[in-house]
Amino acid sequence: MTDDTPSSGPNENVTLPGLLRIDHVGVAVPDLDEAIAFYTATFGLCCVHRETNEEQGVQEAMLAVGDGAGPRLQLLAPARPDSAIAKFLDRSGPGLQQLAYTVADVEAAADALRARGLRLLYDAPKRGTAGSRINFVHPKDAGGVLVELVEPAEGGTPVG
Ligand code: V0V
Repeated sequence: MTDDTPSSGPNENVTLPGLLRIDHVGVAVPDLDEAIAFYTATFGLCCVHRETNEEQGVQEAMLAVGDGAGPRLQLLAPARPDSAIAKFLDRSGPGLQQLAYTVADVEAAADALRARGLRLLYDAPKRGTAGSRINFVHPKDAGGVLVELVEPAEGGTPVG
């Protein structure tokens, strides 16, 4: 190792997951309408997308910050009592639940992380917001953070 070799950072001998940017930060909330009202009125965020994801058991909203070019805030409310968000709220209360990164290829990103010994929650990607394809790294394998990988649908991030 020479003096100018970084002691940490990308290692050219292993495949990296190809994270492009922070896609969104997910916050668990008990009531979606109340949370949207709070974040729009108090912080001036703008709700740009809403949907119910039956498979994930969530009612969710995407909120844009400022000019909307950067990462979004995702509000996640339980759609049923046995959902991951309901369990999170029961255990931890409202608050930060996940950090999501945009990737170009969610399967390749998941494979790269599996190769490093991290547990991915799904064998194959599932449907996420607005037709995106998603997978998650178990929080116990990512420093206590539930990490989501998001491959946006063709056409990119929704604006409405
Ligand atoms: C659980 N733990 C967390 C956590 N959830 N730590 C940090 N962040 C979280 N969100 C910790 C918990 O405190 C325990 O720690 C330990 O993990 C329990 O692990 P477990 O028994 O294996 O699992 P569960 O039953 O608590 O479930 C946790 C996982 C679950 C992450 C497996 O929430 C899950 O499947 N999440 C992925 C799906 C999801 O989150 N869907 C909602 C968003 P101790 O007590 O043992 O130390 S849907 C979405 O984001 C969409 C649609 C989208 O973005 O497009």
